[in-house]
Amino acid sequence: PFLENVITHPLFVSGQCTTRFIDTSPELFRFSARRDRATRLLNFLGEVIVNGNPEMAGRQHPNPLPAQPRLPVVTTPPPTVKGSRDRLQELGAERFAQWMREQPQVLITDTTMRDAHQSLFATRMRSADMLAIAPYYAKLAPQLLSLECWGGATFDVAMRFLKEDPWQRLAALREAVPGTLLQMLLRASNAVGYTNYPDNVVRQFIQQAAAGGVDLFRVFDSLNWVDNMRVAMDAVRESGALCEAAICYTGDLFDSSRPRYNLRYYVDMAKQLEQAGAHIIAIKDMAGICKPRAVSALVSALKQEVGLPIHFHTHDTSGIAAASVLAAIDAGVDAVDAALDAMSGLTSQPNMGSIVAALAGGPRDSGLDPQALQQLSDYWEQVRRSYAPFEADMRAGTAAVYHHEMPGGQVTNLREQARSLGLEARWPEVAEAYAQVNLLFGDIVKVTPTSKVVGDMALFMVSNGLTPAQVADPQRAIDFPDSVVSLFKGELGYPAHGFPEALQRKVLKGETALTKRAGALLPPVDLAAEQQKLAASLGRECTEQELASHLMYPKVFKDFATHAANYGDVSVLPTSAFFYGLKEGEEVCIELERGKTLLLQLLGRADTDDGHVKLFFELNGQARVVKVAKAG
Ligand code: 3PY
Ligand code: ZN
Repeated sequence: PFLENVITHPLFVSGQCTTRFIDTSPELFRFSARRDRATRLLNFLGEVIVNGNPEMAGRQHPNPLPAQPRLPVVTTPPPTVKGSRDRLQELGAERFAQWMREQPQVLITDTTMRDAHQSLFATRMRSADMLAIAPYYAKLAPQLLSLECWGGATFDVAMRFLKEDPWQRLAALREAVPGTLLQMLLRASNAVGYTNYPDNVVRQFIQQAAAGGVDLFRVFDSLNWVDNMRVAMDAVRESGALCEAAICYTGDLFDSSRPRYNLRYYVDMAKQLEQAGAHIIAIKDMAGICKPRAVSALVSALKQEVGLPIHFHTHDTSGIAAASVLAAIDAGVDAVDAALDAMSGLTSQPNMGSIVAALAGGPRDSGLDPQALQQLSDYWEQVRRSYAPFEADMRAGTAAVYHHEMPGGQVTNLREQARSLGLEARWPEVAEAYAQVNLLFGDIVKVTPTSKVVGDMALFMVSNGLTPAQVADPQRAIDFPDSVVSLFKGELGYPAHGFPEALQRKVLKGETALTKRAGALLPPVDLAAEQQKLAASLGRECTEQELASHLMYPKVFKDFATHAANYGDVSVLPTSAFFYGLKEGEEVCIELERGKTLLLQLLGRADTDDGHVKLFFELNGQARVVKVAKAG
């Protein structure tokens, strides 16, 4: 900042400074906090402009670069409906759930800010794009049941790749849409991570999430093991939030060759969840394989045998998921998930505008205004263009999903992993191996984190040219991936029918498997001591939210905290500038906080002899120069 003050000082700029310039200009030593923030952001932008955002390595920039998305113009007053959050606050969780069952409309959750971008472009959507539109949700779609906007992979990706604080995103959304429920996806004892955490870590996380703005927690276990869900469900209930417990759908209700996952299995599980204190039951069809006939039978049975509202979640990977949504609605489901049109289809959720249109005027009309939804979708369509480099090259729905059963959120990720191993062209083999691994593992539920284990093993088989018979052969030594060993040790829990014993023996190589829930065996973390240690390593006080981030992802959080200390809060940058930098002459507006805006223009650049690039900016009318070392 000192150097900045010197080179932008009027005397220096005009070339009139003398040797006494520094001694006689005390203002050179005044660095305002705002200026410091601006300097750090300029340093970040300088890096992106000269060396590229590391996230973009190996990806094509969109050409032309997308323009800043235009926001809706709202000319009509907001409809006078009671927002779902206002209703929850008035009724409390139990009576809210009862209201869901009693009212005739179908209630709709918008997944655009979580599952849709997780499934379409590897969870890369930045907070800035969500926060710009968030207040319009309150004006245009107050009838929505909830906005799914947090959890799943968003937590990890926000810090790891987007260099943003997920808690800050949650708080800002909470403020922008005060009347609508905010919903998160919680992996029960795996919270928002890929491993079982000690029970008190899971509890601490949920307390912070509820206090931070989450009103509805969708809790699932990646093996449908209810015992693994109880700690999380109890903590959600204690927080006063809605506890939506999920049954993960797998297999095919009407395939008699796979009788394990039959109607009884799901109804029994839902009853256990009801007993465990669920307010709502979700049918979580994470792969999008619950066919219309199956969901119809499932919803009817659940409505008859369980006294709770039912919420259906699916993915459109097959291309016909809307048929399942409509079948579920006909069978009496209380709520469904959908994504706004421009963010729907393929591995994402089915299309909200079209579902709303299909129901319009009928007995289960959603009450949502099609034109208002269109305005929101028009915004998302523009936003989506900025993320084109992260989209999978998938053009159409495919019935192959009924065979491999990959979750929508995993398809893009596994394709990406395959690409990094040079297996991109062999994708059909990876998909086939995925199906084979499922059967080798005893036909299990595949959803984060078990889906990742199955994916790891599928890639391992394809890269090593292994057949299922060779994997199963007790005579053939195999060095299984760590995640597979952990699964067979029971570290993620157990499926109802256990793991195939012979393969388990082979994978564990004499090690013993856990006989109890991993969370119960893991010693509790001394939270106060851990918070102190974290503060010492950060060299400053830290919040309970930061403690939670650290407990979930110690390394990712540390790197994020270092990035934030160096560059400040980069979430305020427009998305195009964050990923693609600025072109010469380009101007952007950066809102540091409400009412404090920076107007920034890149005027030019010059290479230096010592391997650096000098960037010349104009920042709120003042010249600023940033010198960046060229990488590599
Ligand atoms: C997640 O846990 O991230 C999921 O989306 C599971 O479907
Ligand atoms: Zn999903």
